[in-house]
Order: sequence, then C-alpha cells, then structure tokens
Amino acid sequence: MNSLHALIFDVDGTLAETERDGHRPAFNAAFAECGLAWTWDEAAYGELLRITGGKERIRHYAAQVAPARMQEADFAEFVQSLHHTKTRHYLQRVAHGQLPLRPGVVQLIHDARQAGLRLAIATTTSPDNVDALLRATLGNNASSWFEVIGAGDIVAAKKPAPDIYQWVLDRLALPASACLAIEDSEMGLKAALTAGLRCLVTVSEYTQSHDFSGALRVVDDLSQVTLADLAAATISTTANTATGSTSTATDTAK
Ligand code: XBP
Ligand code: MG
Repeated sequence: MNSLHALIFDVDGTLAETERDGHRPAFNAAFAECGLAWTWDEAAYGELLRITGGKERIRHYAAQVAPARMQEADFAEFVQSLHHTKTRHYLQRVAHGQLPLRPGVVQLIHDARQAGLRLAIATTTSPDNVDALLRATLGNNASSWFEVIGAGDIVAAKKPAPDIYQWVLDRLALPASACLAIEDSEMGLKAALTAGLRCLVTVSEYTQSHDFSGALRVVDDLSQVTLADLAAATISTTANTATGSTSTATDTAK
C-alpha cells in the first residue's frame, strides 16, 4: 500500500498553540485553588514540557520542590485531584474560545475530508481536552470527523514512546506506510518514527529548538503545505524505502 490513506494529528502545539496560554495558566490556577505556592512561568513550563503528560509533569515537579510530599500515602490521589482541577480550568479556557487553531489546520482537515482520507488523533493530552478543542474550533460534531482518537492514559507509556501511535494504527487497521503523522515536538516526532510512521513537523512556540532529525518535512505552520504535497512526499518516501534508498527528503521551509 503506497498511497496516503490517513492523517494522524497530534493536538497540543500542532492543532493549536495550547501550552503557553492554555495548559500552563490552567496548571497555575489549579495550584492556586489547591493552596500550593507553585507557579510555572513561560520559561519554566517550556522545560517542563519535556515531560509529557500533565500528571507526569506534576510528579516530576513535586520531586524537585516537594520530595517529602511524594512519600505521603495520599500522593497519588493528590496528583489525580490536582490534575482534575487543572483540566477543569483548561476546559473553561477552551470553551471561552481562547485557543484558536493554528494557520492551515482547517484547510488541511477540509482538503483531507474532501479527498476521502481517514483522520485520526494521537495525543498525550486528556480525551476531554481533545473533544473540547475540536468542539470549540470546528463545531459540535467535529470529533466524529476523526475515526480514531487516541488520547491521554489510554496507553501507559506516553510520547516519545510509540504506544499511542501504535494504538491508533491498530484501530485504523492500516499499516504505518499508508499514514502520515503531523507533530510539533521532538517527543512526538520520536513517537511517530518509532511506530514506523513518516512525520511532518509544524514547529510550535515551545519547540523551535527541538531536534527534528528524521522528519519528512519541517514547516513553520500547516499553511505552508498542501495535501497534494504531503501525498506526493509520502509516496516518494515509500518508493525510496521500497528500493532500499535511505534518503528521505527533509526540507525546511525556513
Ligand atoms: C502535550 C502534552 C500534554 C499537555 C497537557 O500533548 O504533553 O500533557 O501538555 O495535557 P500532545 P494533560 O502534544 O501529545 O498533544 O494535562 O491533559 O496531560
Ligand atoms: Mg504536541
């Protein structure tokens, strides 16, 4: 199968710039509501994003600033409750329309649907966050456009582990060669590549300095690509792979 049958989208940083002005203030609002003197400024959050998963990020930060708290019997429950509060704050921000889709996203999704491509999502964020963002930006039934939505704790090992992409491929019942992943981060790229997928990278606010080695293409945003570009690039790399040549065109739009 050497034609493009499905696009698999990452969410945070790819569909929308959700981290700096969405997840980050939601974490800070949850810390304040729970009486914690924790605040994640923009720079600190950029470093913390190397830890994928909100609960994992909280645990990582607690290990740095409150190691004794981690030893207490209710620590797991504390993290779960704090993350639940954070998600409530994040959903409020999404519902208020504060997180628009990035340039080119609507057009690419529209063109893919018109061309009969199957759509899927592979994200570390929580499922409720995906549905809320799609609803707020694309309309009430937009989640149904995505045949498979792999999100959050549906897999134990989060990006850069390939598990979420493998979970999505299994449910699409498609080989990786028939799909293209679209990501914004080094961790997401690694997850997609390890799952055997070609991956287009659309660099986001926090990932300018990331290593995108192995990406099919790196662009500033999705307005710089067309579906035809992506289909041609995917087929050509499939052909290269089939003939054993290793060069995969990685061109940056910069
Ligand atoms: C990005 C993440 C998520 C979000 C926070 O996901 O790593 O953890 O930062 O969302 P992706 P949660 O780029 O894979 O979409 O707090 O719900 O985890
Ligand atoms: Mg991302």
